[in-house]
Amino acid sequence: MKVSTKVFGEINNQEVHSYTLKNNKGIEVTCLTYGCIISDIRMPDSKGKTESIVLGFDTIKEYQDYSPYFGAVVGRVAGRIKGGSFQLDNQTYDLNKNEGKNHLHGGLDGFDHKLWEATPIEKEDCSGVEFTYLSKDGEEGYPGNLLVKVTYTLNNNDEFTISYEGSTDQKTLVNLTNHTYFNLSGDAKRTVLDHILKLQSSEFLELDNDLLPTGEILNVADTPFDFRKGHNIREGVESDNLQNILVGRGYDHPFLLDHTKEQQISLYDPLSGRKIDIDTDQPAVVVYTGNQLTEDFEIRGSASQKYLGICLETQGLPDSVHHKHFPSCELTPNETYKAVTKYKFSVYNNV
Ligand code: G6D
Repeated sequence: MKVSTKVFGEINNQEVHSYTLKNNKGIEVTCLTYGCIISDIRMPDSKGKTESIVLGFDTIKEYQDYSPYFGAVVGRVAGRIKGGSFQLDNQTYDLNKNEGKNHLHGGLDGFDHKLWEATPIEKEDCSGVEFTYLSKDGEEGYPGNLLVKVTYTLNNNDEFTISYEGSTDQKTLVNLTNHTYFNLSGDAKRTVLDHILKLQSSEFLELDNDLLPTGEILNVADTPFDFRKGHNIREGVESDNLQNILVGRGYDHPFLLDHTKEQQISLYDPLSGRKIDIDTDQPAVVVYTGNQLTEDFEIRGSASQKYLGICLETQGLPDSVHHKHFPSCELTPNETYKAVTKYKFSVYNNV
């Protein structure tokens, strides 16, 4: 399977390249060397009409001016780190604080802003791109030289897989994710409020007013956070549950995945018939329903608005360095950080 590439734009006089993966069912994924951004995913609907199912732009300037992490790999550490500092082996590390007094999504110039090396992958049964980046010791305040590899592959079974690998020469923190905003309506013609989300998760993290985990793990039962049987996003937007209100009416929460035999994560749009099934080896998924999307820009002709996309950020638990009962995101020199998330695209004729 072939990979096509072209110059997408320039940043600091350096070219940004795009890579497009296509399979034989009409699925197309385009990604950039800037932030490993997934700038587009195109797939047919139940009537065979191929449209974009993610929020993205066609120019670098729009990403720089407007993008709230659209499609980007986020790191060194996804999510918030309280106070923008942490201790490892009695050594205190101070990070760049890019959200008030806290550190968010890898800081001022996180992995989403970096230019990655890219190598296309063309195999019989799949095509892809391998991105690499060396995050130097002290970058954004993190310890250790961290070599990161992110691999995107698409096959003819309509499966798109993201694999992450990291190795360090000093103990550090690593928690990577992809921040794609999905909108299965096609070319963002509707919000995601009537998308059906199904999650095999019986617990989620309580957030405080700064959207940091309090450390409390709450049960989803009898709340709008119970997606085990699937329900629309609108339920959490219209709910009077304080956790839904706190995040700007909707969801912005880490859900602990139960890792049962059931399909872990599914997103379905009844009107278009498009569906994504997601499987991951990560302990959690942050569900963010675009509550903070502003209305001051357009996305390929669609006016930006709240709830125009939903992020399903598979990852470790946010701020785990300050919560010892959360799975750790520490990485030592004799370990390799590994994470895999697979997205399976399908279409249902909802006759
Ligand atoms: C807001 O709280 C949300 C984050 O979860 C999201 O990743 C970001 O916007 C883009 O800060």
